[in-house]
Amino acid sequence: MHEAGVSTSTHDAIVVGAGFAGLYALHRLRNLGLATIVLERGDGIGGTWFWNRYPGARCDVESLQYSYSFSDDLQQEWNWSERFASQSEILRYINYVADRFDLRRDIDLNTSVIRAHYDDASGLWDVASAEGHAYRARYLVFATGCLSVPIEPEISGLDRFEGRILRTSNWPKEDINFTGKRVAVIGTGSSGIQCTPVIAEQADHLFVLQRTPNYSVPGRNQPMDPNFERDWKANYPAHRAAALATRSNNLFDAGTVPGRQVSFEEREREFERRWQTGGLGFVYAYPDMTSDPEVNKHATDFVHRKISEKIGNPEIAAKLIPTEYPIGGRRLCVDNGYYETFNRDNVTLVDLRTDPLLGVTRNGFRTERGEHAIDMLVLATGFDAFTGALSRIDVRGRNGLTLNEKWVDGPANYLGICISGFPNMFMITGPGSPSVLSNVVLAIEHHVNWITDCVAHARARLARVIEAKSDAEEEWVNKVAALAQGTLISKTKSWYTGANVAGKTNRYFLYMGGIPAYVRELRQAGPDNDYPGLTLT
Ligand code: N01
Repeated sequence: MHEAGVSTSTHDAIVVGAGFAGLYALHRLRNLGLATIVLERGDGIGGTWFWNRYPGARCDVESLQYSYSFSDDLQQEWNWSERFASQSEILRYINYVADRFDLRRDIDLNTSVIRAHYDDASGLWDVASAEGHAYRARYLVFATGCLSVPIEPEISGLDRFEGRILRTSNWPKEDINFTGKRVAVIGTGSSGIQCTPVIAEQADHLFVLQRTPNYSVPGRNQPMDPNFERDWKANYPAHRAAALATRSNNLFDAGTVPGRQVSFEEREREFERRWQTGGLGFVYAYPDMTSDPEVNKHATDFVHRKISEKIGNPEIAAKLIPTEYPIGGRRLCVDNGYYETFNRDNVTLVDLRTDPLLGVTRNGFRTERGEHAIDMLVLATGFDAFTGALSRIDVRGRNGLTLNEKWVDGPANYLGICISGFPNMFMITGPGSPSVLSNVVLAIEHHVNWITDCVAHARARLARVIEAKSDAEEEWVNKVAALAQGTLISKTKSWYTGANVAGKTNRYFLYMGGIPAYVRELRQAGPDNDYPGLTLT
C-alpha cells in the first residue's frame, strides 16, 4: 500500500483518536514499553469533548464519576466545580491529564486516518492519513468513539441557505452571538435539548423543529459542594467498587426492590423524590423499570404529567409528550430548563409530525404550513453511532478483506474488542460491548486494560499475532443478540439500534447484560484462562 515518495514512520502501536480512550491507551501502551503514536483528526485533543462545544453542552453523568480512575493522585488533585461538568471543564480536565502524564509528544494532531491495511507477510499494519502521511506498526487500536461521526440530515435546500449553519457536533471555537437573530434548531435529542434553553435566552426568536419528542428529566446542576467532594475523595476506591457492582458502572442510587412489589403511592413518592434530585437516577428507581409493563407505564405517565405541569399551553405540552415509545426505550435526556423554554414568547415549537419540513430556503425554512425567515440554523441531528467511524476508514484485514464486507450483516466481533480476520487490531468500546450503556470513561479503562494486558501476555509468549477465533466471535455475536431480545431498547427506534441511519436498522450494537456480567466475561476471556477466544501465534 505504500506510495512512492511517502516516508513511513514506524512504531510498535498506532492509536487512532485522542479522546478519553486514545489518551489512556497511549499511557498504558507506553508503560508497556511500546513506541506508540496517536493519530487525531482534530487540531486539539479531547474527542467528543473537543468537537461538541455547543452552548449548554455538559455531561449528564456526575463529574466525580465521569473521570479516570486509573490514578488515585489524579482523582485527588483534580477539583470539579459543578455536579455535572460543562464541556469546557471536561476539555480542561482532558488537557490537564495529557500534560500530567506527558502524552502530547506522541500525538499527531490534524491527522485523519483514511486507510489501515494489514500485511499478511509481516503481520504489521500500514496506516495512511488524508494529509499524506504513512505509519506502520504491529498493533492498531481504534479509539474512534461511539458518537464521533455526525449525520448530515437529508433536508432539501441546506446548501442554498444564505444564513449561517452551525452543527452541535462540530461547533466553532469562537463565541457565537445569537442576540437579535432568528434561529432554528433541528433535532431534539440530548444535544438539541441542551442548547435550546441557552440559545432561547439570547435569540430574538427561536424555532425548535421536533420530529420525535424525547423524555427529559431535570438535571438540577449545582456548584460542587466542597464537603461532598471531600467525602467522596476520601472514599474514592469504595465508590468506584460500588459503582462497578451496578449495571452501568455508575452510582445512580439504584433501587433494588422491584417496583412491582410496592404500592402505586410508594412508587409515586419515589419518582417524585428522584425527579427532585434530578439526573439519570430517575430510570434506576426500580430494577424492573423497563422490564415490567406496569412499572414502566407508571414512570412514563409520571413524566407525561410533569411535562404537562411545566408547560402553560396544553397544546404545546401535548406536542412535547412522547407517545410513540415509553420511557427507557431511548437514551433519557437530562436538561436544564428545556421544557420551560416553551413558555417563552420568543420560542416556537414546530411539530414536524403534523407540519412536515419541506426544506430549507435561502432565508429560512419551509414547512407545509408556511415559511419562516431565519438567520441561523443549528443542526443537532445526531450521529452514525458505534460503527460510523470505522466504516469510513478503508480497513482491510487478512487477504485484503475489508471491514465493511466483513460487517455487511452487522458488526461481528469478539467482546466488542477484537475481530476475527483482523489480527493485532483492537477497538475501544466497540460495538457488542456495553459502551454507552455504562459510564463510558470507565468502560474505556476496562477495554484499554484488557488490551494492554493481552499485548503484554502475547509479547511474553513471543507471539507476534493476536487474533479472535471465529467460533468465539460467533458465540459472542449470538450472546449479544440474545441479551438484547425483548428489551425496550431493541424494540424502540433510536441511534441505539441504528434506526437513525438508512440501512442500519435492528442491529445489536450493545451488550445489555450489565457491567458485572461483562467484567466477568472479560476476566474469563483473559490471562487466567490463557485467552481462550484468541489465537496467539
Ligand atoms: O442525537 P440524537 P444527539 N429532520 O440522535 C432529529 C449523547 N449525548 O446528538 O428522533 C428532523 O439523540 C432526530 O429526530 P428523530 C447521548 O448519549 C450526551 O442529540 O430521529 N429531525 C432527533 O431528535 C445522546 O443520546 C450528552 O425523529 C431530524 C435528533 O435529530 C447521543 O449523544 C449530550 C432529522 C438527533 O438526536 C446523541 O444525542 C449530547 C431530520 N432530517 C449528546 N434528522 C450528555 O452527556 C435527525 N433529526 C448530556
